[in-house]
Amino acid sequence: MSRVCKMSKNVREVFRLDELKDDIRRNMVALLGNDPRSKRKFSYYNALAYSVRERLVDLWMRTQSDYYDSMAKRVYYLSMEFLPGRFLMNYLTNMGIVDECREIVAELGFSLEELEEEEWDAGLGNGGLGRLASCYLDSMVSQNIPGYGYGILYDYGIFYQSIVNGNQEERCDNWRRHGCPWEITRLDTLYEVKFYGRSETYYDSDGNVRFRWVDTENVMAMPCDILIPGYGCSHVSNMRLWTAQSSREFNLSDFNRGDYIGAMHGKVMSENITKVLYPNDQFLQGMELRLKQQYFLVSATFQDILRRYLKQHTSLAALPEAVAVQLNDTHPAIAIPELMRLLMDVYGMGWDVAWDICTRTFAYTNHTVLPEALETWPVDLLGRLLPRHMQIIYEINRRFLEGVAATFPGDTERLSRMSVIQEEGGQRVRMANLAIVGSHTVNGVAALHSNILQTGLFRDFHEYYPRKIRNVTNGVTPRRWLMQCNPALSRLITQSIGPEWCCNLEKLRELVPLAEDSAFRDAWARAKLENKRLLSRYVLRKVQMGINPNTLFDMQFKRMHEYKRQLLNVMHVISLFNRIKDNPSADITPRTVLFGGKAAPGYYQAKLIIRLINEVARVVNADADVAGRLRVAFLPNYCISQAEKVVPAADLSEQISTAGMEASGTGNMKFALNGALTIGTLDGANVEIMEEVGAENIFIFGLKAHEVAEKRRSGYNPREFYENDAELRRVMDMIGSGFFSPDERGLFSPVYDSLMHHGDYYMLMADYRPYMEAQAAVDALYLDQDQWVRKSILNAANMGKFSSDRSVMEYARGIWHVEPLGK
Ligand code: Z15
Repeated sequence: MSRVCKMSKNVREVFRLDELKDDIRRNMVALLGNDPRSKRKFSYYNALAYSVRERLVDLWMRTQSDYYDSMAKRVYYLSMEFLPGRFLMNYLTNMGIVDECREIVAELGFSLEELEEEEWDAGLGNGGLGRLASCYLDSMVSQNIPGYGYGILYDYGIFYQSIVNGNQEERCDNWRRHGCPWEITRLDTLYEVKFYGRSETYYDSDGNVRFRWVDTENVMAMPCDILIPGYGCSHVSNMRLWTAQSSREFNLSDFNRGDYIGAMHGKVMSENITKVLYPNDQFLQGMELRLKQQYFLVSATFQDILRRYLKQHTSLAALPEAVAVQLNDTHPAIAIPELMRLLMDVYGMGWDVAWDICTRTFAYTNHTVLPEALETWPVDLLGRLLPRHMQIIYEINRRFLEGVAATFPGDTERLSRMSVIQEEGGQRVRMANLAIVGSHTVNGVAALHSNILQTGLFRDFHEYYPRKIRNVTNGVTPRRWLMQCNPALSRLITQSIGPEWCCNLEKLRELVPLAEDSAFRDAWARAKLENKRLLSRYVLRKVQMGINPNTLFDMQFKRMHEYKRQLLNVMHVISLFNRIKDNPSADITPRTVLFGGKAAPGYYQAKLIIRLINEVARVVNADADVAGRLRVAFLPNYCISQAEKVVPAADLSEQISTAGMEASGTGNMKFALNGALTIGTLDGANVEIMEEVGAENIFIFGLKAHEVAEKRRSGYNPREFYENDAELRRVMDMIGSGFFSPDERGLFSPVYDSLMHHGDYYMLMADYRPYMEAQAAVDALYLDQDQWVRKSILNAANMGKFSSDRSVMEYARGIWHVEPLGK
């Protein structure tokens, strides 16, 4: 341990930086088979990456043997998604060798930035849930909590988005086409994963009835590790991603019969399991292949967990003292019946002992209350793919409902609400109910969201298990989301308050008094302007549009979803356009409104809103009266590496979801941490951001969560707002009548209709006027740059709570019951 800690003292020696240049040249030849005199950026990026990685392997092995020797309890973070983005700068940042590396790379004739741009993002996730998992891995290893990420190595990550004639087009993201220098493939480790077949009863030698799963189709899982360096390289962990390989005996009989192609077909099909990430964010499609992916992750992971555990233990009875498993949403919840199956059918335990071990091992994080995102699987599908698990689920449910019935005699409605099996509309397994019953702790991801779980979605469970449902507010890692993405601001902060903030974000509070120092405010404003200039260059390159860094940069970057209300933002833009047209000489605050985000390929309404943004942009940006006052752009292919350019350059962060719908949000934290002011509803973690930064330093507007709920109950009438607000009426009529789509007048009717005729479920009409007023307050404040910068500083200064280091420590102490090693 102490040996490892000392490593960070002298990075030059520890990481043999004097040899780095030679190593890069050596790797050019030995690993890449390239001539070192070649000037190909991609080759040099790879050679650098391998040279950096090899410096960590040794530390990684030492960290792992520390964990082994101390018999520390391990945390397994199971997630169908990780969204790490690029690795190079993260490795260099956490190793503390960015500046040294920049020099060495310069001597080779490159800038570090140009090599950085050669890397493809690892886009193995859709959005917030996957990115949260990656932030948590960074925080776990940086704080010396023995943890691992377990997930799937998709051949194709989240699709590449391009915009063609204003519409989203999807292209496949073949991110490893040219190899990935970060992955360490374990060709010699293979686990067998079973599917289909049937559950068979037999009698063991003591005459007890037992079960075995037979006649299965098998696929092999091969692990691929990606190292996760802790900050200061205190420790190095890894995420282990599984890839599907056909099993060797796959359809041996077909081979023997001479049906070579038939046998190969089965082989290819089995390897499809890890081919592609499902691109739906918060929407269940219910495809068999997706359920296969989930079980594939779970089965391979548990074989690995038990193998590691049994190296140091003789009995599985102490599993919960040595292993904590966190389920990132219900996606890996099939782990609960899987562990039951392993303990009973493979290791011979009885139900009660197995169930006790199970429920002391698992904890479940809920990330949404949207009904369309809650996973339910048809019993016939689950029972065909995983027949033994289906049996176990029925038995879990039978015993569970027996307990509920004893506590609430005669309350059959409650029983049917709480049942793991949904009966109406064909039997389905409710994965959230299964996850709650099978876990010792369930958590929401922001205070408001956890409250909604307790009093709304999971109310019955909260009454039955009064301490099970709790809150852990999300966080983001300050390493990637300030230090790495915003060098200008990081430098200023470190100069002013020292470097400790990046491991103790609460230290940022020391910036509060500096908000009153005009020289500091100037320096703060200069850093922001520098970032805005960099982004302007990027925008010019990407969409051939010049934007003015001296205008207010108003940003909404997130997945496209109706509940996130990008449309409300567009309605504000159209209103500004109208005001300028009505009064071309009016004195208005010049704005650049930027959007980015992917729509699920099958989500018609979200795609139509992308089109609307682009058509509004076309009209606005071409108008001579508007020039210099309002610009609008949609940046294609929002991803982690783009976020790292966008977030530091924002003045205004749009967090405007319908109250009660955004579980937490984490973009809200990243933007505020980088000095953006937030305009937002009292939703998700916005509530806590307001508490931290002070109501006077944030623009809060609109209905509150309980008001949204009341309005839904009492009958909400969107037309009332249309009739009573002329400015709103004009906006709606322009959208509905084809003002922005002259060649196709009805193009945006579905947008108009959803608000005017289909009930405006997300209540944009009700929040329009309050939003306009909040935006007017934004405009006014921006004209007073001194005040604006003061508030910008106070926002960043008060973001300490939203470090993922704090979140992870809450999980560690309150849920996993692990302590940082060596403390
Ligand atoms: C996802 O990204 C989130 C929730 C989900 O249920 C799924 Cl399937 C994907 C997001 C929430 O929408 C967001 O509010 C939250 O900050 C994030 O998870 C991380 O908890």
